[in-house]
Amino acid sequence: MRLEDLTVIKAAPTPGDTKWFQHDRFGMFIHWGLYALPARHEWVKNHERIPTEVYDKYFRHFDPDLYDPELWAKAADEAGMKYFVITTKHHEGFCLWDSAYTDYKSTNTPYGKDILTPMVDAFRARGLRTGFYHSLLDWHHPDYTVDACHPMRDNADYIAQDAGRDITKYVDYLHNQTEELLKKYDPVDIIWFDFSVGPNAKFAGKGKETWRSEELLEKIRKIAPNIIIDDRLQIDQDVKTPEQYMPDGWVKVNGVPVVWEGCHTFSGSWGYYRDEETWKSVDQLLKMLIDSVSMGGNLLLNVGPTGRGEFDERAYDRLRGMGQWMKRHSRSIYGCTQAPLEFECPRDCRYTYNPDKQRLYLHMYNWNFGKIKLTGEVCEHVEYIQLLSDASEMRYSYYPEQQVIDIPLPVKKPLGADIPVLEIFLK
Ligand code: JFZ
Repeated sequence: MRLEDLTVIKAAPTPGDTKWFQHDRFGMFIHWGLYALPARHEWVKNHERIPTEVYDKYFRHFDPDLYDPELWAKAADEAGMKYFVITTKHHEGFCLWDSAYTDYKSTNTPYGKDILTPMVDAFRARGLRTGFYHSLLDWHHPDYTVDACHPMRDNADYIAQDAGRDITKYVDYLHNQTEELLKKYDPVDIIWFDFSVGPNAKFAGKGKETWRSEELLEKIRKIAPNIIIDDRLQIDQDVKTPEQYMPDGWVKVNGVPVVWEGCHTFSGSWGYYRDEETWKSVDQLLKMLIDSVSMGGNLLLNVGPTGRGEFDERAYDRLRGMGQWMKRHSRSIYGCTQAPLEFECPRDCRYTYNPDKQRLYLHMYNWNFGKIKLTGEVCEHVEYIQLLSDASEMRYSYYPEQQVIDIPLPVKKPLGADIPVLEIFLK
């Protein structure tokens, strides 16, 4: 077969601009809010049914004196991340910017300053694109009614007061703040709403009718026509967002491959969780990145900064480790996607493919002893092979009658190539 006749899957087109997004592949999620102080999950208000008057102590003590977003941007940049998505507001309702529509914001805490502006400036200065995660849920707003995910869902008195709450006022607030953010920080590249609540026996859900999603989408596209919008307003837009699991193939909607981005934590929580110990290893995280790209998707990896305003050492450790690999191997990530369907991938390996450069990347999760073998269609297209980490030639033997290529491997894995990659130039 000719190279141009091979089957390279493309995601269905979307209303926004996903070209850069599908090129860049790797972003940083940041969950930061008052929940950094209890340091035991960003849902702590919900998990522990904490009333707003009690939760208020975190507002009164929020003072991240070590906050320096240039350090954050540097860490993301050096890890190889190309965009970031910050929680402008999470479910607790606390706002990181100086919003005209609320007093529940960083400027009114002991810290006294706007947090978002210097962050956006710092990441942009490093060339990263800007995304905002914005919670649809709001456990602080006085007009937000109780639902199955609300901290006060077991509190009869609080529920009784729902009669006096007007959710449409809250939704006006949501629309106003969205427009405010998009105008103030123009150009915002991604808006990541979260999430639509399903109904249960006791409470009505909140979905696209409640949020007035269609109207909100129209308002957003008017200000930022090319922005990337996620799927959690209950109307699919530009990107599907599988969370905390790895899909087993290119994500599809009604059988059609779509733009997708997996979001994952380093440990078991999005917000800073001091005593949580299920931190993933650098090796595991890199494999998540490679796996995502090998299935045509992106990876959004989350950091939960502390109440002092720092990434903790565990996060730095993972970011540095990923950066070390990315420094020499990012060519197998940026601009890459799933390999042509006709190519059989060797055991314990993953392919990614750069269709513009016509280069195939073979990631070896297991340093097979002695040799690695390519079989089938791919053999007919091999023009040159090198180890990506140091551009050292990989000699090989080609057996055209059997459609086999044998690539001898040194016994020892080359230094600096923890997950070794072969760069295969195709013809
Ligand atoms: C949501 C948030 O609740 C979470 O705190 C974090 O921000 C993550 C990125 O997004 O996670 C969800 C959202 C919805 C469901 C589960 C987790 N859900 O509907 O089951």
